[in-house]
Amino acid sequence: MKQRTCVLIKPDGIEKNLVGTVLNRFEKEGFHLIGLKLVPPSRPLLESFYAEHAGKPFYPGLLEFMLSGCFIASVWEGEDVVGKVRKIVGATNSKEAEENTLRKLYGTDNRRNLVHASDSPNSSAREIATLFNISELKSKENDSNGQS
Ligand code: FUP
Repeated sequence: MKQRTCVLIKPDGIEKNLVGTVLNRFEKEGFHLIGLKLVPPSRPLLESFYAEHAGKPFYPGLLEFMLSGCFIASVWEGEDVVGKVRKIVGATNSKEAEENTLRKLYGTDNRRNLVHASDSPNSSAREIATLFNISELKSKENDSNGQS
């Protein structure tokens, strides 16, 4: 099924100059990039994005880390892209992630884990709406070539 997913490259990914490496991994898979921007740290925005984790023990540390620098927000489209991207990203804790996943290759632990990827089509719709205006996403209407 054609889906969209929201991928963040977290502050550690920017610090390590890995933005191109991460984007390239998804482009090589044949997924289509339909939204991309550098987002400056904002507490209200991150509180909204991570609302489901409010109250969990790791929540303050998660917010503190995400507020430590800019992050990249991206939207990808493709067949079954939600699950496929989660596989490429790997388990939450970089130390336990599967070989060749982005988190295993470039992450540090379960906080500094390089990337976020939506866990379901519902989450991706919510996350995309939190971070992007419709006018910022590639579509037939928004593309002057008339291609999507
Ligand atoms: P994931 O879906 O793999 O990104 O992981 P979760 O939704 O469970 O957690 C969201 C983020 O919270 C993780 F990416 C990093 C942070 N986190 C911690 O800092 N410590 C934990 O024990 C679990 C998650």
